Amino acid sequence: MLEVWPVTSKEARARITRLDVSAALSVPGVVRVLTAADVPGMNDTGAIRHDEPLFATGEVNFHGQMIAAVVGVSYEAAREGAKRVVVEYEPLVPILGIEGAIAHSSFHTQPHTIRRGDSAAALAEAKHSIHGELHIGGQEHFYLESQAAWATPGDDGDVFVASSTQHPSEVQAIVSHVLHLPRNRVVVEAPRMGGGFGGKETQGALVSAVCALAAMLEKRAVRWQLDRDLDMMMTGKRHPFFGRYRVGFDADGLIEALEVDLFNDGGYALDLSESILDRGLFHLDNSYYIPNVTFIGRVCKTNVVSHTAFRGFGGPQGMVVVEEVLDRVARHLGLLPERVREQNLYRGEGETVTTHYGQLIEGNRIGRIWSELSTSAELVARRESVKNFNDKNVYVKRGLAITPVKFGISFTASFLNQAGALVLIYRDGTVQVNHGGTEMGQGLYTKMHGITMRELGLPAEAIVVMKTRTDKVPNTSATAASSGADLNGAAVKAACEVLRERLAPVAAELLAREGVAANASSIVFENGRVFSTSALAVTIPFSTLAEAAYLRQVNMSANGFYRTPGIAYDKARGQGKPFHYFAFGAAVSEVEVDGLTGMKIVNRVDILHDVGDSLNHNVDRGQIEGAFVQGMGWLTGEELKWNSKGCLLSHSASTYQIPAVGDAPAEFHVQLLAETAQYSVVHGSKAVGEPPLMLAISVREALRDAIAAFVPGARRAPLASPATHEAILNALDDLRREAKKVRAPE
Ligand code: MTE
Ligand code: QUE
Ligand code: MOS
Repeated sequence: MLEVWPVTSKEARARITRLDVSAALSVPGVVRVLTAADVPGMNDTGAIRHDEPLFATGEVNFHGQMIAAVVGVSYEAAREGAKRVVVEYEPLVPILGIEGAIAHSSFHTQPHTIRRGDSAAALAEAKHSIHGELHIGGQEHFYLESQAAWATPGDDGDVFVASSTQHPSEVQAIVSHVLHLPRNRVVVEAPRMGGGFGGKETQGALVSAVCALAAMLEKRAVRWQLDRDLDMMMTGKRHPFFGRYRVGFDADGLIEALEVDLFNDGGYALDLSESILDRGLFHLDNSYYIPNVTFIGRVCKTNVVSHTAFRGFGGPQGMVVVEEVLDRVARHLGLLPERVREQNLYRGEGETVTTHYGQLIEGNRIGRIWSELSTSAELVARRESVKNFNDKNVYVKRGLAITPVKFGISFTASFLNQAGALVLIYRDGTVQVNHGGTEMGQGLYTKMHGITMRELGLPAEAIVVMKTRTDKVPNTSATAASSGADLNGAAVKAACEVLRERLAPVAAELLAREGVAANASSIVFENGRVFSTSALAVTIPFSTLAEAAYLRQVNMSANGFYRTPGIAYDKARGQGKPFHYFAFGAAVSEVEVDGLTGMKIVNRVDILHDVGDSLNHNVDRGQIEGAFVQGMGWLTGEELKWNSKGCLLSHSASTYQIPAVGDAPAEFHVQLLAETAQYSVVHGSKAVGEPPLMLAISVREALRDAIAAFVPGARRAPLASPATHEAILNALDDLRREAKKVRAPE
């Protein structure tokens, strides 16, 4: 296979005044240098708005943007060639940071507003009100397998692409645009990924498109896997957010009004930033009933890489804002944060369990989770022991916090909530399952395997889940929004139901030969055999049934399709039912902070999480533990740094610190909520991929609790996000300085 190395922009914003690739072509082993001039179709990889040039022309808009790609017989040759490509720029002043974008009125979108009640009047009337603002840092996905693809020309002018993508249908669409081919000439296969976390929803398109283009032009197979530094510089991350809030509340900490202006940093192109901001606005309530709200959101346009989906999709950032608000309310009143949080939870019926966008929270489990977890985590007793510890220790303090999660399940762009499957039964009774979802370590294939086992009554070894391909199931949605198992599982189930219906009459006929009078509707598929409920002792192997069905000319493949019923959101009115249902959970975290160094450890975490009737306990437990630690990394350790010229400084494992096993909670108790079948989801299950990430907000709030313990009586405890050791030390400095100021007049 030929290999690729890119030529990337060394400026955040500039006009390209000269591009000369000739020197690269004389490097031994260099085969070709691709630029925009080589693109037969559209020079674009943008997912929604076509604002992402595959190869920059005229202007570059972020440091790391691709201008050309060198194709060689080895990646060393291609890399050597890339060094020889001459690019000259006329630099322009870049727009950097959310506040920079606001100052320049640089936005990708119009504001999106969600309102309930009259927040201005309620704020004016409230006994107490406070306001503030916070920045929330982004996050690098750091999937262990970096972005990768390979492509090969097929017969008759078509192309095959294997892509490390969560969204094979979109890679297919983009390759078809770039090559100017209809979609039926592009086949994309998505083998299991070494992690995606949202970073391969749209960002896989670039490497796939380059491989496909080079393969078609050179009539040879081409592969490209980004090295870690290139991956971190060239592909989008979790969005940094900025929120300004005003909150009104009574003497008990009951919130009466909340206004939030929410901004995210979309980077140079739109990508999914609008839907990500929407999800931020939808989750500004987290699990709390707030009678009067005005939430306004807008996507900023800046000269950094275009930010993208990351586990939680803006929901986590929205929740961090409201959890900060609740902590401020509690400390302002001198109340325990857990009491103030509990008071404000969605409870009761009607209005008080209806979200700000007008969706009734059916099956609200947050109250039950809160009380069961408070008991199992011994919250009250541990609040006492934390206080005792802090009374005795001067340099080290402990902090404790409980935070809830309510996360809406469904793509908020309602049309995306659909999935297809294709199930094949062979004459020997073995089965292949195809569906539109991709495997990235979240256990989707295991779950689809399990659903097929249950639906066809077969042992695991009779079933193979195939690699996801666009020629098996068309027009798929990204495996995203935590709904991969819900949507594809329902489609697989539907296909199996069709097959069972076709096989049952054959089974009845075979059983009749054994002397069992059975009608088709009494046939049961179980343990690799079929039998009638009218005579349990007489059973026929599934393989015998398959062979008999074949001989009777029965169609042994079926497709299944599912669309989520009853969801719709009217963005202009800011009202509707965007979510099929909500996933719930809560976490109690206890941390220890060293006041001299700002260093911290997480001593103990207790989680109670609602996955409905789990499709697979071990997979779901793994998702909860993994999401929690990934969320902790985002909130407490991982820090993206750009310099003043818009160049990402933290672009490798030596400068960007993801959590290691030693950072995981020393004591980690994860419980799945019992007896919680979810109505109208496949096998009573609930989505699990993203929601538990937000349980990690309890670590941020526990750190704040520990920080506050260093300065008794402090009426606020500011803390930057991420709460790195440095940020904790800064927070302690701020608090101590403030405390001195207050005491000064005495
Ligand atoms: N778990 C692992 N191990 N690796 C991943 O890349 N992605 C997460 C989550 N869990 C991810 C993961 C994200 S962002 C989503 S949306 C869901 O898995 C997607 O899969 P699902 O819908 O099948 O749960
Ligand atoms: C959660 C998600 C996604 C989402 C909305 C969510 C997501 C995604 C899109 C999206 C939106 C508009 C489009 C499109 C995709 O919305 O992953 O192609 O036109 O891709 O609430 O995870
Ligand atoms: Mo997940 S961020 O919806 O891929």
